[in-house]
Amino acid sequence: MSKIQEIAAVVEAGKSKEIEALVKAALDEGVAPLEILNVGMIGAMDVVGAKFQKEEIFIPEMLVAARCMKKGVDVLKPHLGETGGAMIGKAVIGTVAGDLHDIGKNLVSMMIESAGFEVNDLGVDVPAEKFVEAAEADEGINLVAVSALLTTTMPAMKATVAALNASKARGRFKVLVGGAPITEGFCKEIGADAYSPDAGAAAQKAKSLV
Ligand code: B1M
Repeated sequence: MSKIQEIAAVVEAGKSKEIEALVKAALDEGVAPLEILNVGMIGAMDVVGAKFQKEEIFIPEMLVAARCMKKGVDVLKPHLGETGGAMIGKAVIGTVAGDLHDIGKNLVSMMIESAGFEVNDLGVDVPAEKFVEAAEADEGINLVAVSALLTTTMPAMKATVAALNASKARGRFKVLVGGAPITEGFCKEIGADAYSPDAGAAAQKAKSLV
């Protein structure tokens, strides 16, 4: 079994005690950090999601897999993204109201930070007004990044973008949206400035927006 396959198996099984050493070993072997993330960890979460859909596993198993992935990402963090660049702005980020998924949002936050933004992470289940408040509270904010992982929370993203578009500070910041059910078409439909399919692309897009 390759290191990547081992990492995927450990994340899938939610074996948090094993993930740290395994990711370190893969890095020592020269496996690319992005391969560990995309193929090993995100790939495993897709398997977890598919099993959940087929009712082969339930919420507790999804939670332990998520916890395990977070521990793995902590080890990977210093190896991902750019470092040492000049600061290019300030961003507010959060997952919309009603949505508790934060792994993708945390990755986007991390990548945006390493692209040169100071990030104010509002967390999960963030009401539209909180995004607006945070965007208006700091004159340096030039990016608001909004994540949603559920088809049922897409309306909350729509409401969040509408509230941001009505903000008196709207001329100062761009709105970036993303998350598994979000598409370029939905982004246009709700009046956000840009959409990104993944964390790496989000950082690139964020830089090009400001
Ligand atoms: Co949930 N969940 N979950 N879940 N969960 C999904 C999303 C699901 C697809 C699983 C499935 O059924 N196949 C499904 C959604 C179906 C749908 O909407 N059509 C689902 C469901 C149904 C639910 C519940 C409703 C289950 C229930 O209670 N019956 C419930 C909802 C709770 C709530 O939010 N109110 C629920 C709960 C949970 C847990 C809490 C147990 C846990 C989350 C723990 C946590 O995040 N701390 C969980 C998990 C782990 C998953 C899966 C398995 C993995 C999600 C994940 O972290 N993926 C997921 C299945 C899957 O994704 N395949 C699933 C890895 C992560 C890196 O990917 O978040 O997609 P992702 O982020 C990507 C991109 O989307 C993008 O960048 C990242 C990659 O670089 N991205 C952005 C994300 N945000 C972005 C923002 C951007 C740009 C890009 O710009 C701003």
